[in-house]
Amino acid sequence: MMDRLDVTVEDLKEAILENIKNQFRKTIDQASKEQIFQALAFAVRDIIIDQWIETHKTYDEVDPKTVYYLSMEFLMGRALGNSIINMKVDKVVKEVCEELSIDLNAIEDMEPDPGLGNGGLGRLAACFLDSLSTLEFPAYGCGIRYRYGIFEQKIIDGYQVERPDEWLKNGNPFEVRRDEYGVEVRFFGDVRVLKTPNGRDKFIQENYQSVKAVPYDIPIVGYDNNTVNTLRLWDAEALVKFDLESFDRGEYHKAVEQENLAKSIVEVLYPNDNHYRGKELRLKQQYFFVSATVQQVINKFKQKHADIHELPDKVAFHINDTHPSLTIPELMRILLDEEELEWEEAWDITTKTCAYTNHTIMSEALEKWPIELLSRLLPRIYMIIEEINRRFCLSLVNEFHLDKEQIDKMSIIMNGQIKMAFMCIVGSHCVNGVAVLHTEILKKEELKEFYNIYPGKFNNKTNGITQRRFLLEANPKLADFITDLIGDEWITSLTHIKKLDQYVDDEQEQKEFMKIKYDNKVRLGKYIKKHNNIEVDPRSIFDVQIKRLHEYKRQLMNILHVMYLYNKLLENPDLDMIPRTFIFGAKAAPGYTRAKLIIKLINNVADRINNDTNIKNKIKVVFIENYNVSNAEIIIAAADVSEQISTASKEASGTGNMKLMLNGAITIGTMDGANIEIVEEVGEENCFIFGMTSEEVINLQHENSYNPWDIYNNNEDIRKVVTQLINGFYAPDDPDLFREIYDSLLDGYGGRPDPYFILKDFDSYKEAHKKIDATYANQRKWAKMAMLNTANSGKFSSDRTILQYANEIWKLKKTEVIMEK
Ligand code: 26W
Repeated sequence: MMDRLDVTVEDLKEAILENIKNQFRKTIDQASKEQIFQALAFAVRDIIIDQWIETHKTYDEVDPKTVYYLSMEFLMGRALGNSIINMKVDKVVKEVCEELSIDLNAIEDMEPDPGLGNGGLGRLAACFLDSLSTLEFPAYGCGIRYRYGIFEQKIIDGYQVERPDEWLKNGNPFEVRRDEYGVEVRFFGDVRVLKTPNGRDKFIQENYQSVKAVPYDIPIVGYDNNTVNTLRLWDAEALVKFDLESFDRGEYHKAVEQENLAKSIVEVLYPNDNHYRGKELRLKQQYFFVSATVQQVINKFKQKHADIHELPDKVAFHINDTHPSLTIPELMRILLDEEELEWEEAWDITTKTCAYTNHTIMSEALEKWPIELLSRLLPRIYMIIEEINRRFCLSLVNEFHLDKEQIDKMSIIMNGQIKMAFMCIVGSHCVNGVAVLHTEILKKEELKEFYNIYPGKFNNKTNGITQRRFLLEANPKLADFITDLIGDEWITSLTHIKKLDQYVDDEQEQKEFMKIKYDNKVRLGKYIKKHNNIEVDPRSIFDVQIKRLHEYKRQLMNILHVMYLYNKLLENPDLDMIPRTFIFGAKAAPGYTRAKLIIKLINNVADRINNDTNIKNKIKVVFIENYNVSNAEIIIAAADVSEQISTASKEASGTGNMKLMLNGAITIGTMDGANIEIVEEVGEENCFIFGMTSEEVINLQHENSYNPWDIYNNNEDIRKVVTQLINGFYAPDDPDLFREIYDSLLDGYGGRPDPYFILKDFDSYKEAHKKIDATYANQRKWAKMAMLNTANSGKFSSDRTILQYANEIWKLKKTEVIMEK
């Protein structure tokens, strides 16, 4: 059998056997699963390499404009299965595995899940890279090669326990170290100002410490084309090697210092999501990968171009949230101090090259670095930020005629702090939000002062997801079903999936659709049995909430509702309801005590309910340990109900909502983030919408009139559930265990009521769940709704999103790669 790329079964088989022999001195029957994984991964990498080389040869010849997507996080998920699918060698690989009696799924499970990200922002970056390659846009992802990614979550006695994620323990077959592109990055020291004969100041950083940044490249394979772009992750090394020579020269101390600095910078991903902490090491990480990227891009540009003013024609830097915001002053530093441009021309180039995406309006997520810290760590960069701010404030007076109070609100530097989002807005030509509502809130509320002076800079780019990983790979049965009915264009052009519309009333196809969902539920059921030792019934409704644990996402409201249902069942075990399996997956930031207590609550509720034989298995509660991209793929394919229940206005977009919709799960959700656009596409009648609108939430916040006690006093069901938090019902040995959660609902925020309005939305949430139950009872109706969700998910492909970024922000051109035979 031959496939694209002329990869034959024989060739691949031989490559695998050779790899096993040469690397492990074994035959295939002697090799472990891990060794077979390594052998297969290297064989696949060998297939990728030729296209990778050809892609960069093409870029070298065509010299197209290229985007550098700078991000502290890339939540890639496993590479092997995805590369096989995107290279379209899946049939060949399957055949080889059959011939060699290899269980491909078991081998794929040997690959560690590279978790170099926290949640939505990191996974979005990964989806974007997939789309950039598939759409043949020249692109690099630029980030950090963390030794340890997001912690591995263990649940012990119901509590989250964090373990280090040693993803590089057995090496990474997909990375290539590129020593030749190493650059030096400098920290600390002082800046000496020299007057040159032509009157220009020259700035010299002295007494600094430095590290060497060395890139590791990872291939990003486009779907069914020859494009292989690069994810470039920077590692840090000591510049002065710790050797005898330096020891002799008395540089012992310096060598050790450099080793330590280098090692610490790339050690670990910060596990905070939506919560800023002003840690020095994090600022080092940020400057480290930003400076390495910008330096290397300028070096490359100068090899081909004599005039640095042309930089914006060839390079776009994209700043993924404020974490890489130092791109702006670092580019200014190079243009001023090394290229010796005047401020105005340097600023013109910088603003034309940089664009910024905002991913959150949670005020505790906004980065504000203390002047003391930033100026000590990066003295020259701080001088540049000061000058950026001085000129910006001057323009507020002269151009925009603002008064002192208004300027104080907008100043990048204020009260000893540097506001990174403000610097990004001032230093970029383009600022975008990630869903329509989010962008409107930025323009009208959070950033309105900036929108007033720069209305043209602001725009929306609604997030998207890649259907290749989250349908084609994660749900092969549904993918085949769709392709059989409407062809395979949806794989590269998701709007085609709309053609499913014509089958949503067809009883036969409805049955087939539900059968596939059932099979996927069986698959997830096995995973749950293996990992949680809980039996779940695939005929029950699989109700799924998977996302980072955060109060604004309201996992607490979900579990309170489960507690309420359980109370109803205790009163009447014969209660007419369709059995429900409530599935949670969530990591909490290790320092976020309340979030961790909510995990403990979910697990205690699960324990009690799952072991109560009185309720006849009508409810099961499952907390999936260590939620990550790999188990997400299994959960998403099996979900009937998608919980998207954030307090309206708080979730910038959400992307899990899109993945679940694509797989035929029906949303129970608030009018928040991209849920609004989902409702617009599929129709409100095909979702279960509840709760306050963002307007109502914002008004209630302003009025400051929310009183949860009124609800508590007047609503018996709620009172009962809330009281169970403190009467030992779910913690007999320690009745006060959940008191902190109880307080948070009623008046726990320093005497202020719950800012997430859980009790306020509870009743309408409960009603929405009742509708779910009634609708599921009518299987044909449910099937139709679920199919309509899949059919109307076309807008939410990251291909659409990336096309908008490429056309409207980065101005990229498709650059086709043609393989020479
Ligand atoms: C500095 C600490 C910190 C760390 C991560 C602050 C903020 C973040 C991220 C911006 C949080 C995040 O992942 N935001 C999510 O971004 C997704 C992609 O745009 C959105 O879909 C989610 O709604 C948003 O919460």
